[in-house]
Amino acid sequence: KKKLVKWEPTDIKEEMLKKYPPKVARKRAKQIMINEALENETPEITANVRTIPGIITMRGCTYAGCKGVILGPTRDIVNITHGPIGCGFYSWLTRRNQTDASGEGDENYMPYCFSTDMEDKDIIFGGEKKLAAAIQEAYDLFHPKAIAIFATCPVGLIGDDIHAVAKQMKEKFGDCNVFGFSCEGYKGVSQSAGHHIANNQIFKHVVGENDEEKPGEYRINLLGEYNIGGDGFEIDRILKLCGITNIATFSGNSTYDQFASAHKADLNCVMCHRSINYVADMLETKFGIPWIKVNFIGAESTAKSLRKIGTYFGDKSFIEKIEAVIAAEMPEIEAVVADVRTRTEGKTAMMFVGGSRAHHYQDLFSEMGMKTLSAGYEFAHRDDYEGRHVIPNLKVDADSRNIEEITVEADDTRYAPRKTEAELAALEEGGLKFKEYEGLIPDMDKGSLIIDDCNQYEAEKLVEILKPDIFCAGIKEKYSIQKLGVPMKQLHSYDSGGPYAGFKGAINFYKEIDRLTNSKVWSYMKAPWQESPELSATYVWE
Ligand code: CFM
Ligand code: HCA
Repeated sequence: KKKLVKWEPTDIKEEMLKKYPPKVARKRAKQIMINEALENETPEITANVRTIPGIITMRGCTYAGCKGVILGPTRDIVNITHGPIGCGFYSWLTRRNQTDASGEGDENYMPYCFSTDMEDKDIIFGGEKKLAAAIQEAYDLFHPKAIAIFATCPVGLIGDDIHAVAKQMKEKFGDCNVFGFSCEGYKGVSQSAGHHIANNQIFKHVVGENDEEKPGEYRINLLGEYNIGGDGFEIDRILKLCGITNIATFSGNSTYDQFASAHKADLNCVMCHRSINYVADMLETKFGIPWIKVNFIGAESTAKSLRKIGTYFGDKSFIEKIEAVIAAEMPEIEAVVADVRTRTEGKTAMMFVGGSRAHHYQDLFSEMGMKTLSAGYEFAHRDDYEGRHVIPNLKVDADSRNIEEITVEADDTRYAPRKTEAELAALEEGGLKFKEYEGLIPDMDKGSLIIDDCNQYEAEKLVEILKPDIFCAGIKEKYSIQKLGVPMKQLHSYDSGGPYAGFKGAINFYKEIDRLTNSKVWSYMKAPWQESPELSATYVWE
């Protein structure tokens, strides 16, 4: 009913690139992929490269990935932004990660925004003294267990040594762990570099600090779950029903002690591979804890992930308990799906989000009978697209906790095109180790468009051509898409909704998407130029 012209994927790609200068078009062409165009091999996509200046990217910065994403959802660590006030302000509770700390004596600094509020004079004369004073002030006010310091762009540019200040203050206090993160916004091409910096420092300064045994028969850590809209609460509810003890969540609603005790778990379950795979590898190398990939987005995926945990431990009664939990939760899911599918079946979606959700959420949509026409990550790496984790050669020094990545030669041979068993075996013989899991490219339909670091222009072009029934991305995209008359769902903050993880979350999501895609309001949305196309603006030089 909507598509009057049948667009071939190659034509869409061409149309998207047409406006660019030739050099830009050549670069973007490598990040826009028509899935399975190469038949049996996983085609290659360029990812984790610098955004071309001038393009309005959907990405954020390295500071955002470190301070906002990884450390942001920790309750009892005072997180001080060393930088101009804007950096602290814009990362102040905007991610909607929730916390349940309400008990007496239960520390929770998440509602606060701590910043050194650097000004011109600090940039000129240096900000170390101001930083030391801020750390002292936080200590005097709260006496927290730990204080973390985050460097913003100017800090690296003027050379303030946040690590020296942290060390000095830690020694001065004696009862408070103070550590810093060199996560200047420009450090990497996106948030992704910030994840790596955060993971390394948390591992170096906190993990393994508390050696007390933790109770529980089946003890896991949940890595890469940030409790957006309460997702972590729903997952914890399900884990508890199954008799699984969650020692530490990295890092939704987490505490310092959870990180410090993470080495006491028996298994690591990785939810968002992109942001936390480093901690998983380090825990495996140093403490011998293996990791598996899980996904609690989607009812089927939740059941599958629970079964994976069951299989790992292997106890018959445990597996039976997990099956009983799944059996008890599914009827409600099935009833809601049966209802919403009558209205959502055959509808289409697009999603451009971070480094894992553009993949995970496709499961929820397919449970509703909806097809993903186009998707992509803002900052994922090739392994997330291809579903192959390259296990790094890590040398973790048992005493000093220094983590060193021994770079493997012929770095670029590690990734796709998807290799044959024999080729993989040859690479493994050469010292490379792989772990396969579900990936966005192999899971998406042939002919679908996979776009890395999609931008404002391309997003609008895609919507114009393919007219999806729903578009999912972040706050920067929300209003430009809605103005095109297409409902837009934020998959970062969930707008004001959620949880969407686990069983109860799936039900929330089905209902929300049903409401959005079947609302008549969007058909009344017309931009001024659609209402009166004859009115064109002319610039007159006088
Ligand atoms: Fe992982 Fe995330 Fe994501 Fe991410 Fe993010 Fe986020 Fe995201 Mo926004 S850790 S990669 S850096 S799942 S903040 S909770 S929603 S972009 S897809
Ligand atoms: C970040 C955080 C973010 C931003 C979301 C958005 C989040 O990357 O700094 O653009 O709407 O989830 O809050 O990804």
